[in-house]
Amino acid sequence: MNRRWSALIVGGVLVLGACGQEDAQPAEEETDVADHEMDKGDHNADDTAKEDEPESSSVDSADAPEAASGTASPLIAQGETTSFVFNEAGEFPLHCNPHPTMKMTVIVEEGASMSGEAAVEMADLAFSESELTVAPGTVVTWTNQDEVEHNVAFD
Ligand SMILES: [Cu+2]
Repeated sequence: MNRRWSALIVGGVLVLGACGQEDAQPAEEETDVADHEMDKGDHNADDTAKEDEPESSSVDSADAPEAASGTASPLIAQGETTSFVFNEAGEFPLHCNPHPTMKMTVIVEEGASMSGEAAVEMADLAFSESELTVAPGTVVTWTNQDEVEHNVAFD
């Protein structure tokens, strides 16, 4: 009797152990794979963020929407910026939606001396330039210095 019980118990333990191992190992592998994939994703995200940080202005430039009649930026608060890229030659009159007296015109001309990036301040309810002439492809960035919100809206 004792031997049989022992044999049954040992056999049962072996079967349980075998089943447990078979079940556990694939599960662990799947978990490991998932973890590695998640790690890779995290590392990639970190690397991208680190690479982008030093040249955040050019990243903003790349993200800047193209200036076009009828297009408007969101309202920006004090200290915030908004950018547009001017790819087409021509005149781009614009205003601020909450303050229609705030007006300026961006003139895009082939061969203009200002190219690449240009900056305009919004201060004391006015644009710092009434006219700004830039070469095609220039990204113009507006910075709001006022306590009230402004935006850039193309006529
Ligand atoms: Cu305004």
